[in-house]
Amino acid sequence: MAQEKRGVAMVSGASSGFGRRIAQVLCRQGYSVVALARRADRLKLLADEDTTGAILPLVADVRDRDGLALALDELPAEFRDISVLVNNAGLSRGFGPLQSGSHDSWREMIDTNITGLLNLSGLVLPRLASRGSGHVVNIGSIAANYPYMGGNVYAATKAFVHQLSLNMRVDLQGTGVRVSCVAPGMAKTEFAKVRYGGDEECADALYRDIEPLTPDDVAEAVAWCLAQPARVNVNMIELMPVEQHFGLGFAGSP
Ligand code: NDP
Ligand code: 8X3
Repeated sequence: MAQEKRGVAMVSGASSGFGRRIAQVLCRQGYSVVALARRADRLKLLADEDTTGAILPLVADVRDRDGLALALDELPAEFRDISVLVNNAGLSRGFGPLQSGSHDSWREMIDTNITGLLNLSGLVLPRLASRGSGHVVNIGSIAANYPYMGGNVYAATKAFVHQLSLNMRVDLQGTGVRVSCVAPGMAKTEFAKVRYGGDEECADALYRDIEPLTPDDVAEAVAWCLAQPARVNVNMIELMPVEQHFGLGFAGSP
């Protein structure tokens, strides 16, 4: 039976982890997916794995507003009518206390997790509002809700994402556009490796005593938000590994 066509979804941070899996799950459900990230080789692999041509790699940096605007203007006609935006691109740098933190790391997190998300939303939201329907899913974090040692700036950027999700929803009232926030806890992706500056051993050690969430768990939560009847707005989903307690995140070095 032919797959029902569901429209175009744009997924940021689609070159690894949650974003990659979200792109695959949405594609499987009949969406055409614009897969956005900086690493062209990773995006090409993702697109090549799908034989239907429904995944379009879009090499862009969410921090570069002009570059994003150009890339969106140049989307092929069949990927232009975006109805779903998944703001997933994000990162964390460092794990020490604020008093010994690095300004460059703070800036990178703020530029990516806050300004980057605003850059992409600012360009896509008018398209959603003018078409009279659509859905934005922002990826937050339990770090925004439960402080842990060393979470500081990363956690605060995610608190911004949670609050902005609520305010997006208010501002989009009457447009038919829904807004959800999915806030995962510890999940095994490239996130920890990035946070520990590329140290894979450190990153792996983090999950030694805990069974972390998988990209699939998060992708299914995103897909569930989208699949609800049009009258339902899922405001927030929070999910954690069973073994993760409220003070345990990427606390300190393993
Ligand atoms: P990954 O490191 O595996 O993926 C992060 C993605 O973001 C990559 O595709 C990366 O692509 C992309 N990205 C980073 N910076 C930019 C940028 N400037 N422009 C475009 N894309 C960018 O981590 P996760 O999948 O775990 O992280 C996805 C989201 O989930 C993040 O927002 C993270 O904060 C959040 N999160 C993660 C949790 C976890 O425990 N893993 C838990 C809760 C939330 P590229 O480098 O190719 O640009
Ligand atoms: C990152 C996951 O639980 O370590 O958002 O904060 S956690």
